[in-house]
Amino acid sequence: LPLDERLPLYIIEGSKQGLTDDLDEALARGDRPLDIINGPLMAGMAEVGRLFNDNQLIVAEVLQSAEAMKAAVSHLEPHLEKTETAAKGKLLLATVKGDVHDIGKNLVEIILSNNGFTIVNLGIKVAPEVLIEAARRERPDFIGLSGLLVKSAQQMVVTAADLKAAGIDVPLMVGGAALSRVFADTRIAAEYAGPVLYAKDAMAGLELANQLAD
Ligand code: B1M
Repeated sequence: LPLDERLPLYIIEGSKQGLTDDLDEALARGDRPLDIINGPLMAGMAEVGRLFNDNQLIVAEVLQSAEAMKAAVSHLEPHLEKTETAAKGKLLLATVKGDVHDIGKNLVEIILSNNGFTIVNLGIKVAPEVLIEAARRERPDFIGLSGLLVKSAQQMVVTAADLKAAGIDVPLMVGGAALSRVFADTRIAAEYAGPVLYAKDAMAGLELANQLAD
């Protein structure tokens, strides 16, 4: 198979055998690391989601795919473009309560930290009270919430309301597959005291973060 067809297959099949060699081959021919992630690797993940939805994959297999994706991203990470600027700001980052999906969140961390932001990554299933405590301790310039489940969108509304009740109003960046711009701008923003910014993907998140830093 040609390289462009092999790359998504690693993710779909959840296999790491030969993965790094093929990533190196893609880099060597001039593919940009972020384009490899957003192109063939994300295409593989989309197919995993489709197969899982169709009951053609079980959770254990999806977990293997997630492991392959993580291995690919960490192999590409040293090759991602970096800016050597002084700290532009601090982001407190979390996957919301009830949600374990963290590949997208961790991609946001990698891309923003490579571009001058300090990231405090609280991990997955982060309850509002944990986020509030961390916000008081870390004094972030903005807070980022990720969530992939449909119920996570609702959890973001609850989290926004809890943050507001705690007197926190730094910009809130939200992202994840179950979310839409309209939902962020209406439902989440309605419960929050500060600005709510919707990021479609990690690069959009970086652009928003840069705008905040300016
Ligand atoms: Co799950 N899962 N999963 N899963 N999983 C989805 C999300 C699902 C759509 C699959 C499907 O049915 N088609 C579905 C959700 C259905 C729904 O609610 N509508 C689903 C389900 C149902 C579940 C379980 C309930 C399955 C079960 O147990 N029966 C369970 C949930 C457990 C829980 O959370 N409580 C579950 C578990 C898992 C695994 C653990 C096996 C694994 C996650 C491993 C891990 O993350 N460590 C997993 C995976 C891998 C997926 C799919 C296949 C891929 C997700 C992914 O990593 N994508 C996913 C289907 C799909 O998305 N096609 C699916 C790659 C990643 C880079 O993209 O996270 O979207 P993404 O991030 C993007 C953007 O969204 C954005 O930037 C990134 C790209 O640049 N972004 C942000 C994300 N966060 C952001 C934050 C920002 C800015 C941008 O600022 C703060």
